[in-house]
Amino acid sequence: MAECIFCKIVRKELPSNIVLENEQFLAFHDINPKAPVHILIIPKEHFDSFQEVTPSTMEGITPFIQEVAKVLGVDSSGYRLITNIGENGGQEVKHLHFHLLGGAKLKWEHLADSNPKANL
Ligand code: DGP
Repeated sequence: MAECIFCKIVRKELPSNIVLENEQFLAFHDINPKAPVHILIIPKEHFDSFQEVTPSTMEGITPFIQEVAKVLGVDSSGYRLITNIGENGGQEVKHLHFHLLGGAKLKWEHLADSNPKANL
């Protein structure tokens, strides 16, 4: 994926503020933070989204995400993990990434304009 910006970050062709890295995964600060702690965690292998990722990659990324939370000091205070998928999910960068948000009490409000109880 030559044109994928996160693949370029993996290859160090674009700069990023790295928090943690190993052979398979990379964690770096989001360029547009929405919380005091806002980290993006990605597999170096390109997957368009969570919908395409393999179980083995998910198995590997789980302890990596837990380690990122420890490095950032939010493992005890708590954090939110989000992955946006496709158009309705609001995904802008088509390389699987997990947003790790924390450092403050996060809000949890209606996420869509339509009535969330309409389909109940
Ligand atoms: P999403 O909407 O889930 O696809 O989120 C994409 C996130 O990626 C968004 O919060 C902004 C961030 N982002 C986009 N381009 C760059 C970049 O070049 N560097 C960094 N560090 N973050 C980026």
